[in-house]
Amino acid sequence: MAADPRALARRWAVLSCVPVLLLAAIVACDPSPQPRPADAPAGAQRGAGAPPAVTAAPAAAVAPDPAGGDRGLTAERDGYRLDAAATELPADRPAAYSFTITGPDGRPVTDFEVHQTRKLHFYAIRSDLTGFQHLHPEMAADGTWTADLAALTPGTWRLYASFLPSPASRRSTELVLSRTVTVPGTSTAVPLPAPAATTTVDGYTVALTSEPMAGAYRLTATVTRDGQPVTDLQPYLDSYAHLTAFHEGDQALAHLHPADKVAADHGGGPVLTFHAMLAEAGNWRVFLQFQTAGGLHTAELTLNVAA
Ligand SMILES: [Cu+2]
Repeated sequence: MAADPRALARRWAVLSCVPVLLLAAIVACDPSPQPRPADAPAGAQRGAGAPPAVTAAPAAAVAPDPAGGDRGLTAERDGYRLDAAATELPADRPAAYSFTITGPDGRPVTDFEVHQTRKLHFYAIRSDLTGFQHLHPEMAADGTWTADLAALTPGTWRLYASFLPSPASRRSTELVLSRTVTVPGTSTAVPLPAPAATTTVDGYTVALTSEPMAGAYRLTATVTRDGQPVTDLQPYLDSYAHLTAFHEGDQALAHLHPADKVAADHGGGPVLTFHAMLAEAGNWRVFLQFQTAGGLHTAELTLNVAA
């Protein structure tokens, strides 16, 4: 069974506090359960009529790290650092981005735990939340990773590495570190699409509903095709779907946990459930990836988290 979401949220809150406790003598962080968002009027997000947008009450706040370390916005956290020589990448053609993860001992880390079938997950997004890429770079013996990015459009991009250091690190949650790169040329910002409850990709319709839980959201996606439920989703990264979300404005990366277990005897769908740590109000661009008949599909839509 899936872990109790409240326990997960509490564990996350406790983990978020560790650096604070190490650095400060005062207790700046209270891991006790916050007021549950369920205390807010449950029907508030539905309102009158049939709103097209998916809107929800705010998740209980876990005091965010002002520097953004808990939201994947720093290059260094808890002694681990994302190092890369490149601060600029070429426009409109594939580019290789090389980097290392340096550990607390100052040396490149070569020992990673596999999570969601990979040692490291890599994401790229432009500052306007377009151009999403999700890659699995290769690591050389010396700890140098190379991510083969598809062509990037001009603008500022944020590149994220998500990983779990070796068991010796005793971490139970993945670290997300990031850096930005500039892609030269004339950049045209694409306005963020309005929040929507459904989207279509490759003939598949994905409907997303969100429900606040303590410190988190339960996101439910339903996949249909020609009005019929889809039940032949194939495992992708140890799940029937992979969900990544980026916050409008600061490009914070959400912590997302698929709640569905892959079954050996049948395909996945039509309903997929995720536990999402959407700690900030505002708009999130959500990327839901799923696989059918060997092909990968990426559905994207905007989710509004009410203040
Ligand atoms: Cu991945």
